[in-house]
Amino acid sequence: MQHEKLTLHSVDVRLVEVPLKRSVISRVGVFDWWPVVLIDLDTEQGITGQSYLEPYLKQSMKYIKAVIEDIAASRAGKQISPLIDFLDGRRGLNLVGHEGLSMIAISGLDMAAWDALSRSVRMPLARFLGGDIGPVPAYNSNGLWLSSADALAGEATELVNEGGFAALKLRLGRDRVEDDLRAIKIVRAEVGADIKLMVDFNQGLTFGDALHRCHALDGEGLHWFEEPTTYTNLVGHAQLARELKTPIQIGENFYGPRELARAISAGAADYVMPDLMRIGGVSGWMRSVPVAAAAGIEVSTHLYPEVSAHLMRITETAHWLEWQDWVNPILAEPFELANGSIVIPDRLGSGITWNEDAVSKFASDA
Ligand code: SMN
Ligand code: MG
Repeated sequence: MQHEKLTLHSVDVRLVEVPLKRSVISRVGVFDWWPVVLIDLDTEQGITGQSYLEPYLKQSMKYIKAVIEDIAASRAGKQISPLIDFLDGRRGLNLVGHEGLSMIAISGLDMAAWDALSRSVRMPLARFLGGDIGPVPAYNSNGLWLSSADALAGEATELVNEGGFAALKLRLGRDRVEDDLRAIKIVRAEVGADIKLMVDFNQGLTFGDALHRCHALDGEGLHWFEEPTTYTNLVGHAQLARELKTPIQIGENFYGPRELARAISAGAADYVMPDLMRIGGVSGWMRSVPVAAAAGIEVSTHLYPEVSAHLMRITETAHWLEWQDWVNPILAEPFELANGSIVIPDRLGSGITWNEDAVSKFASDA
């Protein structure tokens, strides 16, 4: 081992906006550019850990940056112990609440800390965590947005071919159920019966509409219904989970292990998909997903395909990795895909390094 321990020196936080190949058109918003917060965590031992956050809203980035810098200043000179730092960080939010930008900042620092630690022992993150690197089955989430149903024709085949995918995600929640149904039929006709189709409503329906719509689409052989209604409505999602044969998927809005536990005990989820930015980074993931595994619930990922891929290798009930290539333009060596799986590269840490030219080019004025 190179170092007995790592201590935090400082952080460098940069803000970028990356152009999207296909515009994101969903019930959470329309995006042509994708805001990304880049974190370089420098240690006193000379090792740097890297991570990024995708906070959706450009305007939020400067606040997240300020919180990350504040927390890092309070930890300067201290040993990096992410599992403990996560608990301390969350305790620090007891008075103001665990949801929102502060937890997002904690998550970003946590991912950079795990990257630094695994680099310091010269291992890929998955191996450092006691697992191994290898392929992780993924679905392609890069397209099939809420465009007109006709505009979807052709896109599904393109998406399958981007990595030999066996599963795709389609966004739903159009004004009329007939238009959602049409979108499903068009995609299904194009890709055939063997490709799994998950659908995401992005919380776009009122509970009553969700009841109608999910029942109306329940016979379409969909792989899951994701977030039909507001993420806080556990009672409503539990009713949907009881009544429908299509599994209910929620979890990208869980801010920590206890929220995941609460959703599972409410019966609100047949599947869960924590998002590293909200669940608490690598530490939050490690403290959350055993709860799902113990309940026999399969776990998928949300965004952050690189770090998530490492974590899926140690997740007992690993299900699907969500593949997006939106951050690829600013990565020096984007992860590759083969046979519908993401391939974890044999590199140190999480395997993320910046393409500095692209980072300068896409610097945000936020
Ligand atoms: C999503 C992610 C990012 C932008 C829009 C929608 C979605 C998902 O909730 O699960 O991919
Ligand atoms: Mg979603």
